[in-house]
Amino acid sequence: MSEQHPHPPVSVLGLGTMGTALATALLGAGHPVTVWNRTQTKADPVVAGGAARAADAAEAVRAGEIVLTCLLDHTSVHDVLDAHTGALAGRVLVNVTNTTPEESAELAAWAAGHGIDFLDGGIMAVPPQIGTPEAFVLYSGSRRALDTARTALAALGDVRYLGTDPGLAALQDMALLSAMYGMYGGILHAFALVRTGGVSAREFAPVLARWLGGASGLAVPTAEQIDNADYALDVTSNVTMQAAAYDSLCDLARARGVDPLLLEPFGGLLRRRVAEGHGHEDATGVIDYLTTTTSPGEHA
Ligand code: FVH
Repeated sequence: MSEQHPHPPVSVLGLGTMGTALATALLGAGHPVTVWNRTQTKADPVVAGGAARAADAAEAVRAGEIVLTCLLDHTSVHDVLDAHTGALAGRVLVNVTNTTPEESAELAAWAAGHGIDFLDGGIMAVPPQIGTPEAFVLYSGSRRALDTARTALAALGDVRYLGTDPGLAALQDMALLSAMYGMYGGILHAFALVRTGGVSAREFAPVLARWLGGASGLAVPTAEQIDNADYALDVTSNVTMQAAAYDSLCDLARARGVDPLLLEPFGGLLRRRVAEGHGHEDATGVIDYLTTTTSPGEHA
């Protein structure tokens, strides 16, 4: 491989909505970018923006010191790369396709077996945020791959390296997405509820966003209670009170013809905490009904 260039050439394989945003950001940062997509016409906008079009995946791999894959899923990554291990050997492969930690570990072992320097990534942004201060990307895997690719990766969003275990980025990515979808379910329920009172979504959105911004701060004291294994630590809203209030939320929804199916499971767990003698604690203890894993690193 050549001496490190301040703007090493990057190849982007996969030009869906996200891959297109990544290639565009890399071009904007001054990197020579070569692109390939299964459906070739999707490359047209980035080629018009200055990227080189590869005739096939093999040509794209050969053009990049850093090869960035942004495909649909784990299977599609192997579909695209398996025939090109010879060309990939000695290069840095960064896979930002959404995968499970186990899939990332499999890909890391596959890469190691073929002499490919592998870094796994989890993009915590939507395509329009790429290249803006709002975007951050989690990475794990080869430290050397990170060092080689860091400048290019910085063009996509804040680089957050989690360590050499290749599955770490995927694990935290999926945890963050799980939290987001839980919140999104709550958002849709809230809109459905206010709609029964004639309040439009547009009217309600600013107060909802303000409320959720504040509520996100719950993560920090909740983490303290979990890591101290003390759900009674600094309680400001005990479970007995929360379970009663929560029942009211579900009762109101039913009375208004809104199905509380997204809310009900959590209410059941709050009532169970009270019934089992934890009414004085915070709601954090519900975590014990979700998993038998109690220590970091323990995988049930
Ligand atoms: N878009 C988002 O909001 C999220 C943000 C966080 C990260 N995700 C993950 O990024 C991966 C790509 O997402 P995307 O939004 O670009 O997805 P699509 O626009 O649907 O593009 C999918 C690309 O994958 C290609 N592809 C699929 N299967 C194959 C295959 N077997 N062989 C070769 N290429 C394949 C597809 O090609 P084509 O259909 O255009 O020919 C697209 O390039 C994803 O993991 C998200 O979870 C995005």
